[in-house]
Amino acid sequence: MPFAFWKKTGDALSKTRAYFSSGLEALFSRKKDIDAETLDDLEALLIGADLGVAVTRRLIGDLKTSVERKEVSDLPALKAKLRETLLEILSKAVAPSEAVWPPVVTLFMGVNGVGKTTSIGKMAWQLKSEGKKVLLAAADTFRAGAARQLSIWGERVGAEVIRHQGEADPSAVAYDAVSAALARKADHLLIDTAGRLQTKHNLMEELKKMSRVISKQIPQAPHRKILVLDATTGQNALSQTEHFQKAASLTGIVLTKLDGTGKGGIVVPIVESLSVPVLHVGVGEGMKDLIPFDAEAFVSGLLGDEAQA
Ligand SMILES: Nc1nc2c(ncn2[C@@H]2O[C@H](COP(=O)(O)OP(=O)(O)OP(=O)(O)O)[C@@H](O)[C@H]2O)c(=O)[nH]1
Ligand SMILES: [Mg+2]
Repeated sequence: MPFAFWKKTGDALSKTRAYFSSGLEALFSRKKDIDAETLDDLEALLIGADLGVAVTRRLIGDLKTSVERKEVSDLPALKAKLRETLLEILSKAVAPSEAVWPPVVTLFMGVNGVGKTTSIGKMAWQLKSEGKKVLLAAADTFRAGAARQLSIWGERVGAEVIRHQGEADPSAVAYDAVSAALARKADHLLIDTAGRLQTKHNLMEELKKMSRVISKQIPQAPHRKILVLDATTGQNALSQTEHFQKAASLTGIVLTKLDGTGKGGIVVPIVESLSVPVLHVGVGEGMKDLIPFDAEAFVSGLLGDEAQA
């Protein structure tokens, strides 16, 4: 993992780190060894960083055993134990690695305002800089201005945008976009969809319809179904993942706005309870601010350890 990724992940986690690792240091500034009170305070700290109740209980349970066995007695040992358990959890879910014949079709979904369109723009830029031919589809036909927002990204990164005029059916846009991607021999087609609440049944059904329509032209497509989550939403991100997972069998998550939260720990319960891998994290609003998720860099950032090359 190049140094830049470590640095960006570390920078993006600065708020989480300020909360979490400073909290850890504070626990040990009063006393040197670990007792029941330390573990209670640590439990509150973990919950506060959005690691969720189930993961926190497991971590605290493991630590209690290690303390009783005298394997863990000071801050460095406690951090090492936390690191080990967090990495174990985060390595559980892995991205699909099977080869896909181009065009690779990726459907982006998520609730309103989480950063779907921006993440598509960033991903298109990344793929373009790897020399790929990229097409974008404006299948958010709900919000006025959505297609325009995607077109601006298209111009910025040099990717053609397939859009319909006026009130269009998202599935029709998706269908045309797949035809265009095949005709132009594109490597990637990234499809933007409208923000939708996970509890709105008909909108979730619309996502299924889009998938069916896309698969009429390319049987395995959409090859990637990405849920975009906003790291600042906290525990509701879990409910979102659960509902979208049911509707679309997700292949991965893009977690945005990690730069704007002190609660970056939400990654952990998502992977732990739903086994959906976090593939990328958004660390700002610019086109270079989407970076591949790296569990080691993430855990180091969380625990406040030095970035490593
Ligand atoms: N700081 C920060 N801002 C982000 C990030 N990703 C997206 N944003 C901002 O979040 C806002 C919403 O982003 P959009 O991409 O429009 O979100 P969306 O999910 O497409 O929204 P709808 O289409 O309305 O559902 C914009 O102001 C983005 O610049 C990120 O990683 N960090
Ligand atoms: Mg959008």
